[in-house]
Amino acid sequence: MQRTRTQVAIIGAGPAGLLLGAILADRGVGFVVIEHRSREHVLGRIRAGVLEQSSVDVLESLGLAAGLHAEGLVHGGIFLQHEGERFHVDFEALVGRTVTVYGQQRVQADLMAAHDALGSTVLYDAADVDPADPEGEPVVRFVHEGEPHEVRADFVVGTDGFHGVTKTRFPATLVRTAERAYDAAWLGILADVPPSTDELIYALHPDGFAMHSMRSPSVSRLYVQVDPDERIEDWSDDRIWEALDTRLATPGWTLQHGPITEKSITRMRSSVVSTLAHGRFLLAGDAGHIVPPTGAKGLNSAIADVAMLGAALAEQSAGDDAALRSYSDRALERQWKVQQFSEYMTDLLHVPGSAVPDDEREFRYRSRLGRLRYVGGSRYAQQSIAEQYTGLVIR
Ligand code: RFL
Ligand code: PHB
Repeated sequence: MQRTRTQVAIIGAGPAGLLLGAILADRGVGFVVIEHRSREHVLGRIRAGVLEQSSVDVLESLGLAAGLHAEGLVHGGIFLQHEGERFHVDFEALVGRTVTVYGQQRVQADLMAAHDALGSTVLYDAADVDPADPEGEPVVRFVHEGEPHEVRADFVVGTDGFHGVTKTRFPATLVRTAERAYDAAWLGILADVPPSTDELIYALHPDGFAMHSMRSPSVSRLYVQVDPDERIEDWSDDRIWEALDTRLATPGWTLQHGPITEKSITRMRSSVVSTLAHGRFLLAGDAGHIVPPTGAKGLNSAIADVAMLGAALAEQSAGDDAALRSYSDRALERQWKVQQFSEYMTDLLHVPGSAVPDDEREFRYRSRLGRLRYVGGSRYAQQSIAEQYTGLVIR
């Protein structure tokens, strides 16, 4: 049995866990990171693509922004589209801010490289990860390279994602979950073809939502709305391109096709736990809340949480626990603003699922169209979208 002691035991080495480690290292607070999957698996996950200005600022303040400044694509706005009419929401003109397109895989790789350089303890392939005793002296037990380990810590932080183990250790009587399931899912592809647009396109079409994003000047990322029980096997490459051509069509514009290198379907859900703190256990990122991807907020919320939590843990270690005591309330207050924006963008751009009766489908589609046309003609509405899309302040 290996026994160690540290200030903060972090469970999960996704972007939230590794960024928290980087913040703690910067502030001189000891930590270990315990991850149950392999390093290659964690690095291989293709997920989010857009960093808010606020997230870029956090990475920059830690000296972690060299990669994103070299290769990230700075976007000054997005395009919204309905029935072939496309309009630009100009973030720079409306709120003086931008976003950066830089894949989550790149953020993950940069964070891994930073921890390699620091010589941090990040243990991958940990089995049977078992955090215990939130109200007493926290301990995390697990098996690593065949040997049982026991890490005692002042605090345990669950950055272990939506299906993580840490929140299951909160008493059921204490934690309530607020949730909404959507009758839509996203079929996403990566394709080896230069993007056909210089900024992201979000489109509402009678057949369903579609969007055009990107990863680099030579790789496109595209999505179409499908029913949640749809099977990826039923979507040939030709069928996917046909759906994208139809839903993204505008006069005088052509979508370039190319080889599809990855395709998958992700269901959409909103979910928030009622507290991110219990005793000496804390939650951050997807472990505490998830959003549908339409507002590009999942990764950005994880970054905002750990920016707040890292600072609070550092202050606690220096003798002032006020920020740590208020962490859950502050993070959830910000998160609920992000939740309503993600829900707004999702409702704005998706058609009702096939189970909805025809007359109601028609009403809901027409109403969304009205909302999009209102946004298209209103500087006030666009300014609000710009403010939220580029990121609320983190404090
Ligand atoms: P992560 O990235 O899920 O990392 C959690 C880590 O914890 C590990 N883990 C454990 N480790 C030890 N013991 C256990 N018992 C453990 N249980 C889990 C996991 O292996 C993992 O390494 O959460 P984090 O760090 O909070 O980061 C959040 C973001 O990853 C997430 O919000 C976004 O990627 C959400 N998301 C998307 N967001 C967007 O803004 N745009 C997107 O296009 C987008 N696509 C996605 C997504 C999330 C997806 N998931 C989770 C299903 C696509 C997918 C498929
Ligand atoms: C992506 O590039 O994967 C992406 C971009 C914006 C979103 C969701 C996903 O809202």
